[in-house]
Amino acid sequence: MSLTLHYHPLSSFCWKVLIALYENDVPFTPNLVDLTDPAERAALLKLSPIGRFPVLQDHARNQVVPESSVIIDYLDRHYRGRTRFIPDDADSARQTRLRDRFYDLYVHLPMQRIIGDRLRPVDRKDPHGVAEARAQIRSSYRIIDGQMASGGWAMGEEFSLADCSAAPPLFYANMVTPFDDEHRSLRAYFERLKARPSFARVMKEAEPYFKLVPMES
Ligand SMILES: N[C@@H](CCC(=O)N[C@@H](CS)C(=O)NCC(=O)O)C(=O)O
Repeated sequence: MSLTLHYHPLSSFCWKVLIALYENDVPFTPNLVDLTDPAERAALLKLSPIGRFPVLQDHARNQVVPESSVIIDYLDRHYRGRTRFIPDDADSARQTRLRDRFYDLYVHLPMQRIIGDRLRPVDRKDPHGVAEARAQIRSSYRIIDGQMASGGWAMGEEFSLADCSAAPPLFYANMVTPFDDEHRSLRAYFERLKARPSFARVMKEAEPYFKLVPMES
């Protein structure tokens, strides 16, 4: 098989890429990386010096592709299927990439900060950083609620890169900073995401690992 995805089934940035792969039934070999295992960490670092997953390896094209958004862009070019992730039209492509940045920077990273803090030793917690992250997530929820008022997907009628970016951090963010009741459009959008077969499959496959997610601060 041409593609190997180096990943972990609980990693939200890996979910983003898994959604894209499942959308188009792209065949790939999953390689679950245990970063606590020095040999597996070293192997990942050899592929990508930042040492984070996801990393996609394309053996047929002799390419190593890190970074979830870049991987999805790569799949859209070289393993194209019925779901197009980035539109051909330049302005629509820019808007889609902007929405992808919004979800990564203003939902995903603050969510990671809150969950990361739960894994810190008790004497190394960062309550101020966590409060800032929560405030950012709440402000992002308000923005998303407005964006999604007319229903549909993040960029309108077509499922895109922006939806791959939205689903994983909304799942985890809702666990650590629950959606407000009045954010009806955000809630409805998240329900549509959960019902999308690609994301439903990702969540189902992650279920056996959920016990590893730190539920308390
Ligand atoms: N900007 C990267 C972020 C990747 C990332 O943060 N991955 C996390 C898992 S969700 C990771 O590898 N964490 C392991 C570590 O930091 O040691 C992307 O979009 O792929």
